[in-house]
Amino acid sequence: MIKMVDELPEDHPRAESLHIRHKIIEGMHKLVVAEAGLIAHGRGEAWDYLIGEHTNPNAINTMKVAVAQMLLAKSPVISVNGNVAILCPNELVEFSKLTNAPLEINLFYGKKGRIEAITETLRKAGAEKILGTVDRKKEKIPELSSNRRHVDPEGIKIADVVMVPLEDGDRTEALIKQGKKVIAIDLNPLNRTSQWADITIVDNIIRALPIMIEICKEFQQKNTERGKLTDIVEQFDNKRNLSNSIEVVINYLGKLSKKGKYLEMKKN
Ligand code: PTJ
Repeated sequence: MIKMVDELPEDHPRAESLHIRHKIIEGMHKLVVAEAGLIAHGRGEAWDYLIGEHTNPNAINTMKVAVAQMLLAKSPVISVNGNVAILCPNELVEFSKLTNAPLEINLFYGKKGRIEAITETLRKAGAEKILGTVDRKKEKIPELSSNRRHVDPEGIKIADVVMVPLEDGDRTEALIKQGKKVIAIDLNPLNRTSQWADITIVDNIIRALPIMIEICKEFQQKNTERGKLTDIVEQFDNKRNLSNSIEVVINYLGKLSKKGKYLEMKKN
Protein backbone atom coordinates (compact mmCIF):
# COMPACT_ATOMS: atom_id res chain seq x y z
CA MET A 1 0.00 0.00 0.00
CA ILE A 2 1.25 3.50 -0.79
CA LYS A 3 2.05 5.37 2.45
CA MET A 4 1.54 8.93 1.33
CA VAL A 5 0.69 10.48 4.68
CA ASP A 6 4.28 10.10 5.91
CA GLU A 7 5.53 12.15 2.99
CA LEU A 8 3.56 15.26 3.95
CA PRO A 9 5.59 18.25 5.19
CA GLU A 10 4.00 19.34 8.47
CA ASP A 11 4.70 23.01 7.75
CA HIS A 12 2.76 22.89 4.49
CA PRO A 13 0.20 25.75 4.60
CA ARG A 14 -2.58 23.26 3.88
CA ALA A 15 -1.17 20.31 5.85
CA GLU A 16 -4.49 19.49 7.53
CA SER A 17 -6.40 19.43 4.29
CA LEU A 18 -3.68 17.25 2.72
CA HIS A 19 -3.80 14.82 5.65
CA ILE A 20 -7.53 14.41 5.17
CA ARG A 21 -7.12 13.99 1.43
CA HIS A 22 -4.51 11.28 1.96
CA LYS A 23 -6.72 9.54 4.52
CA ILE A 24 -9.27 9.20 1.74
CA ILE A 25 -6.62 7.90 -0.67
CA GLU A 26 -5.40 5.33 1.87
CA GLY A 27 -9.03 4.43 2.51
CA MET A 28 -9.38 3.68 -1.18
CA HIS A 29 -6.35 1.37 -1.12
CA LYS A 30 -7.90 -0.45 1.85
CA LEU A 31 -11.23 -0.79 -0.07
CA VAL A 32 -13.07 1.32 2.51
CA VAL A 33 -13.52 4.19 0.07
CA ALA A 34 -14.85 3.74 -3.48
CA GLU A 35 -12.76 5.17 -6.33
CA ALA A 36 -15.58 7.68 -6.85
CA GLY A 37 -15.15 8.65 -3.20
CA LEU A 38 -12.06 10.60 -4.22
CA ILE A 39 -14.15 12.64 -6.62
CA ALA A 40 -16.83 13.10 -3.96
CA HIS A 41 -14.19 14.40 -1.57
CA GLY A 42 -12.95 16.87 -4.18
CA ARG A 43 -16.47 18.16 -4.66
CA GLY A 44 -16.76 18.60 -0.92
CA GLU A 45 -13.42 20.44 -0.71
CA ALA A 46 -14.54 22.84 -3.44
CA TRP A 47 -17.77 23.67 -1.60
CA ASP A 48 -15.89 24.03 1.66
CA TYR A 49 -13.72 26.73 0.05
CA LEU A 50 -16.89 28.57 -0.88
CA ILE A 51 -17.98 28.83 2.76
CA GLY A 52 -14.53 29.77 4.06
CA GLU A 53 -13.85 26.30 5.51
CA HIS A 54 -15.62 27.05 8.74
CA THR A 55 -18.93 26.27 10.40
CA ASN A 56 -21.49 29.07 10.28
CA PRO A 57 -24.35 29.85 12.73
CA ASN A 58 -26.99 28.64 10.27
CA ALA A 59 -25.31 25.22 10.11
CA ILE A 60 -25.07 25.06 13.92
CA ASN A 61 -28.77 25.82 14.23
CA THR A 62 -29.54 23.05 11.72
CA MET A 63 -27.37 20.63 13.72
CA LYS A 64 -29.54 21.36 16.79
CA VAL A 65 -32.65 20.50 14.78
CA ALA A 66 -31.05 17.31 13.46
CA VAL A 67 -30.00 16.16 16.93
CA ALA A 68 -33.47 16.94 18.30
CA GLN A 69 -34.97 14.87 15.47
CA MET A 70 -32.64 11.95 16.22
CA LEU A 71 -33.55 12.04 19.92
CA LEU A 72 -37.27 12.12 19.12
CA ALA A 73 -37.07 9.16 16.73
CA LYS A 74 -38.39 5.71 17.61
CA SER A 75 -35.97 3.85 15.34
CA PRO A 76 -33.24 6.18 14.11
CA VAL A 77 -30.37 4.86 11.99
CA ILE A 78 -27.12 6.31 10.63
CA SER A 79 -26.25 5.20 7.12
CA VAL A 80 -22.51 4.76 6.68
CA ASN A 81 -20.64 4.87 3.37
CA GLY A 82 -16.94 4.59 2.63
CA ASN A 83 -16.06 8.30 2.84
CA VAL A 84 -17.83 8.77 6.15
CA ALA A 85 -16.27 5.62 7.64
CA ILE A 86 -12.75 6.76 6.85
CA LEU A 87 -13.20 10.45 7.76
CA CYS A 88 -14.77 10.17 11.20
CA PRO A 89 -15.22 6.61 12.51
CA ASN A 90 -14.81 7.53 16.20
CA GLU A 91 -17.33 10.36 16.03
CA LEU A 92 -19.81 8.14 14.17
CA VAL A 93 -19.58 5.52 16.90
CA GLU A 94 -19.94 8.10 19.68
CA PHE A 95 -22.91 9.81 18.04
CA SER A 96 -24.54 6.44 17.37
CA LYS A 97 -24.22 5.45 21.04
CA LEU A 98 -25.51 8.79 22.31
CA THR A 99 -28.57 8.75 20.08
CA ASN A 100 -29.21 5.01 20.22
CA ALA A 101 -29.09 4.95 16.44
CA PRO A 102 -27.32 1.92 14.97
CA LEU A 103 -24.73 2.33 12.23
CA GLU A 104 -25.77 0.65 8.99
CA ILE A 105 -23.29 0.11 6.19
CA ASN A 106 -25.07 1.01 2.98
CA LEU A 107 -22.99 1.47 -0.16
CA PHE A 108 -23.53 2.83 -3.62
CA TYR A 109 -20.51 1.01 -5.05
CA GLY A 110 -20.79 -2.65 -4.08
CA LYS A 111 -17.21 -3.76 -4.87
CA LYS A 112 -16.32 -7.08 -3.19
CA GLY A 113 -14.55 -6.68 0.14
CA ARG A 114 -15.73 -3.14 0.87
CA ILE A 115 -18.37 -4.04 3.46
CA GLU A 116 -15.80 -6.14 5.36
CA ALA A 117 -13.23 -3.30 5.21
CA ILE A 118 -15.74 -0.76 6.52
CA THR A 119 -16.91 -3.19 9.22
CA GLU A 120 -13.32 -3.51 10.42
CA THR A 121 -12.85 0.28 10.45
CA LEU A 122 -16.00 0.77 12.53
CA ARG A 123 -15.11 -2.09 14.90
CA LYS A 124 -11.66 -0.58 15.51
CA ALA A 125 -13.43 2.67 16.40
CA GLY A 126 -15.45 0.84 19.06
CA ALA A 127 -18.69 0.00 17.23
CA GLU A 128 -20.45 -2.94 18.86
CA LYS A 129 -23.51 -3.63 16.76
CA ILE A 130 -23.18 -2.83 13.07
CA LEU A 131 -26.03 -3.36 10.62
CA GLY A 132 -25.63 -4.04 6.90
CA THR A 133 -22.61 -6.34 7.39
CA VAL A 134 -22.05 -9.30 5.05
CA ASP A 135 -23.43 -11.86 7.49
CA ARG A 136 -26.75 -10.04 7.89
CA LYS A 137 -29.96 -10.62 6.00
CA LYS A 138 -30.93 -7.87 3.56
CA GLU A 139 -34.26 -6.63 2.30
CA LYS A 140 -34.96 -4.43 -0.68
CA ILE A 141 -36.35 -0.93 -1.04
CA PRO A 142 -38.45 -1.51 -4.19
CA GLU A 143 -38.39 2.16 -5.28
CA LEU A 144 -34.61 2.02 -5.67
CA SER A 145 -32.58 0.42 -8.44
CA SER A 146 -29.06 1.25 -7.17
CA ASN A 147 -27.01 -0.96 -4.86
CA ARG A 148 -28.34 1.15 -1.98
CA ARG A 149 -31.65 -0.73 -2.26
CA HIS A 150 -30.21 -3.58 -0.12
CA VAL A 151 -31.06 -2.57 3.43
CA ASP A 152 -30.97 -4.17 6.84
CA PRO A 153 -34.38 -5.35 8.14
CA GLU A 154 -33.53 -3.95 11.59
CA GLY A 155 -32.16 -0.67 10.27
CA ILE A 156 -33.08 1.51 7.30
CA LYS A 157 -36.00 -0.80 6.41
CA ILE A 158 -37.90 -0.04 9.64
CA ALA A 159 -36.35 3.32 10.57
CA ASP A 160 -38.46 6.42 11.03
CA VAL A 161 -35.43 8.74 10.86
CA VAL A 162 -32.42 8.07 8.62
CA MET A 163 -29.24 10.12 8.72
CA VAL A 164 -27.49 10.05 5.34
CA PRO A 165 -24.18 11.89 5.38
CA LEU A 166 -22.40 12.57 2.08
CA GLU A 167 -24.37 11.23 -0.80
CA ASP A 168 -26.09 12.45 -3.86
CA GLY A 169 -28.64 10.52 -5.80
CA ASP A 170 -31.86 8.62 -5.74
CA ARG A 171 -32.12 7.29 -2.20
CA THR A 172 -33.30 10.29 -0.20
CA GLU A 173 -36.26 10.76 -2.52
CA ALA A 174 -37.21 7.07 -2.12
CA LEU A 175 -36.88 7.20 1.68
CA ILE A 176 -39.01 10.35 1.90
CA LYS A 177 -41.66 8.75 -0.29
CA GLN A 178 -41.74 5.88 2.21
CA GLY A 179 -42.63 8.37 4.94
CA LYS A 180 -39.24 8.43 6.65
CA LYS A 181 -37.53 11.60 7.86
CA VAL A 182 -34.12 12.16 6.31
CA ILE A 183 -31.22 14.14 7.76
CA ALA A 184 -28.41 14.95 5.30
CA ILE A 185 -24.94 16.30 5.95
CA ASP A 186 -23.51 17.76 2.79
CA LEU A 187 -21.36 20.72 1.87
CA ASN A 188 -23.26 21.15 -1.38
CA PRO A 189 -26.68 22.70 -0.74
CA LEU A 190 -27.65 22.17 -4.38
CA ASN A 191 -27.34 18.42 -4.67
CA ARG A 192 -30.38 16.17 -4.85
CA THR A 193 -29.99 14.74 -1.37
CA SER A 194 -29.64 18.21 0.16
CA GLN A 195 -32.72 19.40 -1.68
CA TRP A 196 -34.88 16.37 -0.86
CA ALA A 197 -33.91 15.89 2.78
CA ASP A 198 -36.06 17.16 5.67
CA ILE A 199 -33.02 18.55 7.47
CA THR A 200 -29.82 19.41 5.58
CA ILE A 201 -26.69 20.31 7.49
CA VAL A 202 -24.51 22.24 5.07
CA ASP A 203 -21.08 21.79 6.61
CA ASN A 204 -18.05 19.53 6.53
CA ILE A 205 -18.85 16.29 8.36
CA ILE A 206 -15.42 16.48 10.02
CA ARG A 207 -16.46 19.71 11.76
CA ALA A 208 -20.16 18.89 12.10
CA LEU A 209 -20.12 15.56 13.97
CA PRO A 210 -18.08 16.76 16.98
CA ILE A 211 -20.46 19.73 17.35
CA MET A 212 -23.48 17.43 17.06
CA ILE A 213 -22.03 15.22 19.79
CA GLU A 214 -21.72 18.25 22.08
CA ILE A 215 -25.26 19.41 21.27
CA CYS A 216 -26.58 15.93 22.03
CA LYS A 217 -24.74 15.77 25.37
CA GLU A 218 -26.12 19.18 26.28
CA PHE A 219 -29.72 18.18 25.48
CA GLN A 220 -29.24 15.03 27.55
CA GLN A 221 -27.51 16.70 30.51
CA LYS A 222 -30.30 19.25 30.69
CA ASN A 223 -32.95 16.52 30.38
CA THR A 224 -34.51 18.51 27.57
CA GLU A 225 -38.20 17.61 27.36
CA ARG A 226 -39.64 15.95 24.26
CA GLY A 227 -42.02 18.89 23.89
CA LYS A 228 -39.06 21.29 23.59
CA LEU A 229 -37.31 19.00 21.08
CA THR A 230 -40.54 18.78 19.07
CA ASP A 231 -40.80 22.60 19.00
CA ILE A 232 -37.24 22.84 17.69
CA VAL A 233 -38.04 20.41 14.86
CA GLU A 234 -41.44 21.90 14.03
CA GLN A 235 -40.14 25.46 13.81
CA PHE A 236 -37.54 24.42 11.26
CA ASP A 237 -37.94 25.02 7.54
CA ASN A 238 -35.39 23.29 5.32
CA LYS A 239 -36.12 25.52 2.31
CA ARG A 240 -35.20 28.54 4.39
CA ASN A 241 -32.14 26.71 5.71
CA LEU A 242 -30.97 25.93 2.16
CA SER A 243 -31.53 29.55 1.08
CA ASN A 244 -29.51 30.70 4.09
CA SER A 245 -26.76 28.25 3.16
CA ILE A 246 -26.58 29.63 -0.36
CA GLU A 247 -26.51 33.15 1.06
CA VAL A 248 -23.50 32.18 3.20
CA VAL A 249 -21.63 31.43 -0.04
CA ILE A 250 -22.83 34.62 -1.74
CA ASN A 251 -21.86 36.78 1.24
CA TYR A 252 -18.48 35.11 1.62
CA LEU A 253 -17.67 35.48 -2.07
CA GLY A 254 -19.03 39.03 -1.99
CA LYS A 255 -16.47 39.95 0.68
CA LEU A 256 -13.66 38.22 -1.18
CA SER A 257 -14.49 39.82 -4.49
CA LYS A 258 -13.43 43.21 -3.17
CA LYS A 259 -10.06 43.89 -4.76
CA GLY A 260 -7.17 42.13 -3.04
CA LYS A 261 -9.35 40.96 -0.16
CA TYR A 262 -8.81 37.26 -0.83
CA LEU A 263 -5.03 37.41 -0.54
CA GLU A 264 -5.28 39.69 2.48
CA MET A 265 -7.54 37.18 4.26
CA LYS A 266 -5.31 34.25 3.41
CA LYS A 267 -2.16 35.98 4.67
CA ASN A 268 -3.73 36.85 8.04
O1 PTJ B 1 -19.07 4.41 -0.30
P1 PTJ B 1 -20.16 4.43 -1.32
O2 PTJ B 1 -20.03 3.33 -2.33
O3 PTJ B 1 -21.53 4.43 -0.70
O4 PTJ B 1 -20.02 5.80 -2.15
C1 PTJ B 1 -19.98 7.02 -1.46
C2 PTJ B 1 -19.88 8.22 -2.43
C3 PTJ B 1 -19.64 9.46 -1.57
C4 PTJ B 1 -18.70 7.99 -3.38
C5 PTJ B 1 -21.19 8.32 -3.22
O5 PTJ B 1 -22.30 8.45 -2.37
C6 PTJ B 1 -21.13 9.45 -4.22
O6 PTJ B 1 -20.73 9.32 -5.37
O7 PTJ B 1 -21.50 10.63 -3.71
P2 PTJ B 1 -21.53 12.01 -4.56
O8 PTJ B 1 -22.60 11.94 -5.58
O9 PTJ B 1 -20.16 12.36 -5.04
O10 PTJ B 1 -21.97 13.01 -3.43
C7 PTJ B 1 -21.19 13.22 -2.30
C8 PTJ B 1 -21.56 14.55 -1.71
O11 PTJ B 1 -20.84 14.68 -0.49
C9 PTJ B 1 -21.20 15.77 -2.56
O12 PTJ B 1 -22.31 16.64 -2.64
C10 PTJ B 1 -20.06 16.46 -1.79
O13 PTJ B 1 -20.13 17.87 -1.86
C11 PTJ B 1 -20.33 16.00 -0.36
N1 PTJ B 1 -19.13 15.93 0.48
C12 PTJ B 1 -17.93 15.40 0.18
N2 PTJ B 1 -17.09 15.46 1.22
C13 PTJ B 1 -17.79 16.04 2.24
C14 PTJ B 1 -19.10 16.32 1.76
N3 PTJ B 1 -20.03 16.88 2.56
C15 PTJ B 1 -19.70 17.13 3.85
N4 PTJ B 1 -18.47 16.87 4.36
C16 PTJ B 1 -17.50 16.33 3.59
N5 PTJ B 1 -16.29 16.08 4.13
